Amino acid sequence: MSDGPLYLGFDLSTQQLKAIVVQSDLNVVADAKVDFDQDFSSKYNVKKGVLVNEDEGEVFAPVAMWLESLDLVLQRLQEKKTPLNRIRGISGSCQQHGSVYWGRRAESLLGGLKSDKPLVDQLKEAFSHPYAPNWQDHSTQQECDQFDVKLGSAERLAEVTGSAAHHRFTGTQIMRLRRKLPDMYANTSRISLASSFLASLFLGAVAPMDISDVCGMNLWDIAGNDWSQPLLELTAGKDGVPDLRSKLGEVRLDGGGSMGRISSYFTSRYNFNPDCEVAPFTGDNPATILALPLRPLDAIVSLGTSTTFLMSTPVYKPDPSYHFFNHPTTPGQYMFMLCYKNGGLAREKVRDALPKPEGDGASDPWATFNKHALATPPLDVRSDSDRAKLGLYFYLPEIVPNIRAGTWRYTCDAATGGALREEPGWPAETDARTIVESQALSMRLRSQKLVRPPDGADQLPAQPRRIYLVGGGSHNPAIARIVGDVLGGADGVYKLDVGGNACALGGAYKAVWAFERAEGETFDELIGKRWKEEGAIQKVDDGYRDGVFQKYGNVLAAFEEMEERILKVAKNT
Ligand code: XUL
Repeated sequence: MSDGPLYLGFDLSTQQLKAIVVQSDLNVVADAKVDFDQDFSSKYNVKKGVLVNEDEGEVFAPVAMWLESLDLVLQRLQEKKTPLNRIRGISGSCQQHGSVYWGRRAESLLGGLKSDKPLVDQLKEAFSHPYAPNWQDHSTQQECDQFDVKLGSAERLAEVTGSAAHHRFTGTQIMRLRRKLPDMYANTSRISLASSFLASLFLGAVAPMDISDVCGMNLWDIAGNDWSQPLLELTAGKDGVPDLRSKLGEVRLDGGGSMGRISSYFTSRYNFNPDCEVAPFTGDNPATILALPLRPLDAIVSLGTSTTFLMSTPVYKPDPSYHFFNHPTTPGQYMFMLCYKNGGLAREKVRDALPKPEGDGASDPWATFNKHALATPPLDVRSDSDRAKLGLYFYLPEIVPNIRAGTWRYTCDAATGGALREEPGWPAETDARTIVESQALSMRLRSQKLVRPPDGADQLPAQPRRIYLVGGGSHNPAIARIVGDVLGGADGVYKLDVGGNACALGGAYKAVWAFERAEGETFDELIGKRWKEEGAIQKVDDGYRDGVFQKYGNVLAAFEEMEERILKVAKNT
């Protein structure tokens, strides 16, 4: 370990709270985690980190559990002899859209924390609502319908706020809670996102929201750089706008710098240095693009429980089916995001419909799936007369597009994409390739307006430059190959090998940049100089393959048409 300053990054995700400590040269020196189910399921009854009220589609987490987790994770860092007194700055990454409701006593309780009792005991009275709605919540269809029409159309809402209305977006959640729990809403002094909530604990005062994470609310006017007056009116009623503005507070426009010194609770209880400062925390997806110096035209495909596709881009071309956020560190840049609910779990369903692997491959649950996925040719077209196979595999109601749960199988002419028709079915073995193709085709369809031929490779079709895979599915070679076949990647497909820590690392790197940046130095400039490719990434596929890439291009319009036809009969309501 060097003797220079250290930086602490958090990741408050749905199922865990992770902490990671890095040096100025970005080397990791310590980490610790709390797993909500393992550490707290008997106390808080959570499953996969959340509580569910199926009748109303509510998914939420106990705020007290998060408080206990923060003390526990810091205790675990201490047990590992982490020199917390050398930490100069803290930042973090938190699940997006989740909101925390502070009561009237919040500021005084936060400001008066004593080190002899845990946070959970001292902040009991700090909240007007004991739960934080989670991004998987889908209780807000009624509110979404109103958001989508308030500015004229879903397209216009996406233009202004970066996204059409989504169940999980915080504006719709606030509007519903105000309707359902009017007293709670009236007693709320401030509303935090999960990211500003965690930062608040360290600051000992309610922290402002972050300029990137605020775009996950359907309330922030991105071009106007302010709350949208008509959307605040919709959420809070005409007379309630000033009150809602004060609940939401000012948004911090700078993703770096210091929001203030660490609260004495942490200096006394965990021996943090009183000079340690707190930088803005951001959402987990914005933090993922900070886990490496991502260049424009590079894409990250995060293959977790859900699947996300992320790009950093100077181009702002919003559309109701995807999301734009302000870039977490670089004004004038944006983050483009697609977020699918049917990711890893959907692939597992297809896998589990196949015979269990036996013999040599028995230890790899994906062996049979991968064998079939790789043995099946692109779109299962084996001869010129074969039709291309396309499917949708939504075991959960999907976000992109907004289709109810179900599976659909179609074919079309492989050369033209014409003559699309639904099929009764095909062998389960074929589904292994088709589901991965389907997930990648959806990403290609929606990102095609943002890509261009990579610099110096004008002869190539428009596509991402590099594709970085992260998350559980990134270890699967068949998935890497098919993602490369469909999406291309002129410079290849890489696995970002950071052991599931991309968001926490992004948070820690953000802290390094926040406190060490020179005047005007961007995140990419600073991190680009210090980041070492070796050990962090590994090339797992060549990416673009001439001839194969075009086969998928031929059926892209048919894929879109298939979605449109299914939307007509199976839209989520
Ligand atoms: C993004 C989203 C999820 C959560 C996961 O819009 O809802 O990716 O951020 O924590």
